[in-house]
Formats: sequence, C-alpha cells, structure tokens
Amino acid sequence: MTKILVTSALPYVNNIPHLGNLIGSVLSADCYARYQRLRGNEVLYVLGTDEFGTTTENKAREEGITVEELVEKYFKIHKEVYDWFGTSYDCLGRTTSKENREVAKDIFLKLYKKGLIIEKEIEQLYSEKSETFLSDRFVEGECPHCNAKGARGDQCDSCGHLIDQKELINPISKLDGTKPILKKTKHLYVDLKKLQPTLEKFFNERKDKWSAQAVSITQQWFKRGLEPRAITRDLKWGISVPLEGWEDKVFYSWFDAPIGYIGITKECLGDKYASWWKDKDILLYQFMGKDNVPFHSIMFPSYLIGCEDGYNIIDVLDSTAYINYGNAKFSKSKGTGVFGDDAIKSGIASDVWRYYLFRMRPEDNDTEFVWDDFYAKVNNELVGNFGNFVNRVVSLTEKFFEGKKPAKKSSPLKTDVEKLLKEYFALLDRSRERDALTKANEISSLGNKFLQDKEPWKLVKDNLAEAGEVIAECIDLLKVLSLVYRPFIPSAAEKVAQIIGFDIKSGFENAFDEIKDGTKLVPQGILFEKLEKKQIDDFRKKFSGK
Ligand code: B3M
Ligand code: ZN
Repeated sequence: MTKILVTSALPYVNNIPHLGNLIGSVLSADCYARYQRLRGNEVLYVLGTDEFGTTTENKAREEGITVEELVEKYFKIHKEVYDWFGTSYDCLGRTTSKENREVAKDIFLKLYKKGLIIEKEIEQLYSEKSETFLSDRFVEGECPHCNAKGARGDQCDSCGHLIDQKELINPISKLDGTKPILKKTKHLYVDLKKLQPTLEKFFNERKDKWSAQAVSITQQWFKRGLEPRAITRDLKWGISVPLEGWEDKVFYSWFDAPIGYIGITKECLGDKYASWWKDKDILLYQFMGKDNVPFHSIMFPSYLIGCEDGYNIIDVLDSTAYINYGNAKFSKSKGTGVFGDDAIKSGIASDVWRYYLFRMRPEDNDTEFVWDDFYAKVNNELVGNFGNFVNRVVSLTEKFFEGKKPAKKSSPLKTDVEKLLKEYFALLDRSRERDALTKANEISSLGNKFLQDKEPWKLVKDNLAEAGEVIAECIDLLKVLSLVYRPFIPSAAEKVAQIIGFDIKSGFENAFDEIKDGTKLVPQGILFEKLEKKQIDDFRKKFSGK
C-alpha cells in the first residue's frame, strides 16, 4: 500500500467556479483520488480556496462588502459546488486560516535565516487615481517579447514569457483605466537564482512522470535562467510579513497559496498533518491548469527545498490545458458558459456533467464544450452504452430469473475484461483520465455486444440454463463496471454496486470474485435519463453570452 497525497489547485474564492475550473483541477484530482482508494492505497485529497490577493479585495469593493464577508460568502458557494459535484476531498480548507498564516510565516522566516531572501528597492506601476500600487494582474499592455496586446503584468498568454510589469508597452491600469506612473517601493525576493541547480536536479529526477506540457513549461523557465522573484506586495489583504520594518507589506498570494496545501492539511488534521507532509514514504501528486505550472514546479519547491524543514516536495505534476466554451472562453462577466451554480440548478444530475467533462478533459490540447456534443455523448455513450447495459441486465434477470442471479460454469468475458482493465489501470496510474473513461466504455460495450450476440431472450425458450449462463456473466460484469466508472460518475457507480449488493469501497482487489448464485438483485431505477433536444436548445440559448 502506498500513501498518496493528492492536491487540487486551490480555486480563487472571488468568483463562482466554472466547468473549466472544475475539470481542470478539482474533478481531475477527485478522479485520481477515488481511483487510488479503490486500488487499496491510502489517500489524502486536499482541496481548498485561495483567498488572498488583489482580485479578492477588488471584488469586495465591487460588491460593497468587506473582504472577510466576501470570502465567507464565496467559500460557502465553492463548498456547495464541490459537494454537489461529489468531490471526495478529505480536507477542505482556506488559505486565510490561522494555520496557514503560521506555516507561511514559519517557512518565510526559515528562508530568511538561510539567506535566501533578498531585499530590493524597485520602481513599480502605481495608480494615482486609485492611490495604490498595481499588482501584476491589474496592469495590461503590449508584450515586450511578442507584441501581443492584453499581456498581463506577470505573464504573456500569447508567448508564455514571464514579464516584469515595468516592461509592458503602453501599460493601462485595469482598476480604473488610467495610465499608471512608476513609483519607488521595496520588496522581498526569493533567491531563485541561487536555488536553480538544486531545483533543476530535483525536476530532472521526477519529470518522466509529469505531463508533457508541465515538463516543457518548466524547462523553458530553467533555460531562460531563474531570477529572484518578489514575494511581497503593497496591499492590506494578505498575510503580514513577520519582519521588522516590513509590517505594512503582505505576502504575494502565490507565496501563501501553495503553502496553503500544508496549512489546509494542518487546519484539518492538526499535528497529524506531518504524517502527510514530512513522512518520506508519501507520493505527492498535484493537479492544476497549465497556467499554474511554474508556481508548482519552481516556486513552491523553492520555498520547501530552501527552508530545509523536511517537507515533502511534489512527485508528480499533472496539468491540463483549457476547456473553452465553444470557441470562446468561459466568462462570468459576459455571461458565457456554465458555472457551478448553473449546473446545480440545471436539473441534470452531477454525474452527467462529470461524464462529459471527463470525456472532454483537456489532457494535451485545449478542448471545447459544445452542446450538441454534450447531447450526443451523454445519450449515445453514457445512457446508450453503460446505462442501457445495466438496465438490460436487471430487466432480463427480473423477467426470466425472478430477479435472482442464475448459475454459471464459465466466465467467457473474463480474459478480455482483464486485458482492458489492465490498460485502464495503466492509464489511470498516469492520470490519463479521459482515455481511461473511454476504456471503461469499452468494457461496457463488451457486455452489450455479448448480450447482443447471445440473445438470452431467445435462448430462454429452449435452453434456460444457457440463457442463465449469459445473464450471470453480465451480472458479474456489473461489479467490474461499478468499479471502473466509480472515479468518474460516483453516484451511478454506487447504484450499480447496490443492485448487486457489492460493497464498492472494498475496491478492485476482488473485482473478479463472482457474485453468489441466487443473489437477489436490488433494482435502483433508471440510471440516467436521456437528454431532450429541447432541453439542450434552451441551455444553449441561456448560456451563450450577452
Ligand atoms: N488560485 C490560481 C487558479 O485558480 C490559483 C491556484 C492556487 S494553487 C495553490 O488558477
Ligand atoms: Zn508575448
């Protein structure tokens, strides 16, 4: 048994998460955590909300409430969304917790004592109108590397270069639309340059297990050469810097946010957090969108390696590309796309949303959420394949065998199922979730094809025993199916397990143990309703932007 610590990137708590946020990290981590539990491993899945930063501060101003009220409000919404989607987190916490403040300060002071914190006086963009220094996300301009418009103060999404906000051509304050001025201030920096050799060695030892995208993004950073990176900001909403003369500054949210994984574990487990963060036999598996990669492959490791306090450092980084809404981006302000609260109100079960999101998980390239495709995949695959197989098996058993499992002497499907299951394991071990779901569908298709070929509804006439053999084999397959679908569509999988009286938590270990002859099935009704064309058309209208 392995102990696996799974984390999902901590979504910002100043907005309602959309389907892209959800599949990008929260559900991806959930699927992996569920899978590993079913394989008999001990898993701790840590999830939470990222609550500091200027965006949050501004959002509170916009909504006319205090920042504290704002994060309270959105934390509740986030939790509701994660719960509705069936996220199986073990710890759910917040970067603003007392524990996280303590851990962040402690790590900072250790870095400081090791001489890894540098002080610099710099000039920074300042809005005279709003009387505030502008954080990187609040300035936009032309990229100094590729000239793309709309580059942010920290990064250009067009060419991926990191940017110093001062280099932006024609910067504009996104807070108030004015042209900012340069003003002197001082900040603290982590000396990434000094840590580069260690970070690179550490990365090279692990990269074979990382997503290709995460590897290439990280390699680009190393190739350009690491520079000291600021970890303080001139803001009020943040963790105060515990150093004399620095009391009026706070940590940059990308300092305390990844540390939040540790803080949240502590918030949830108390001192036992150390058995996950400091014991050496842990596998740390982190899920995130591609824009979060450098913060997890370089920044977070730099804090943990630098402070030399025995923390576990990332083993596997799994990053996703983006799922777009058609050819547009999800945007709350434009009313484009489906958000967590919309899904809750949709009248469509969370498993159905999950199914489509995993089928479209952007594992290598960006993908698109398309209503017609949603309709087709749900109806043809989820309902038409898996749902249909389960219903057929249950109703045939009821019709011809009084709802009880008939006897069987052989297992004609076993070899094929074992082979597919092995492939499924190999995929999920590397968190290729989208392909693994397709594999699960193949196993289900195998069952449907078997029924179609054997036609037990005809066999019953002259050879009841042979028809029984077929049905019994299908009932045993339900067990494997409940397991392979469990990481993706947990409620439906649970129902299938209930039909056959299988304790799904016992996992894959006894997947091929036959269900006892004569077991009475416990029907659970229709697993999924077919989507209606009209329903889809209404959604399309409703969610396609102002
Ligand atoms: N909140 C960014 C995001 O949600 C950021 C992730 C923090 S992970 C420690 O994309
Ligand atoms: Zn650029």
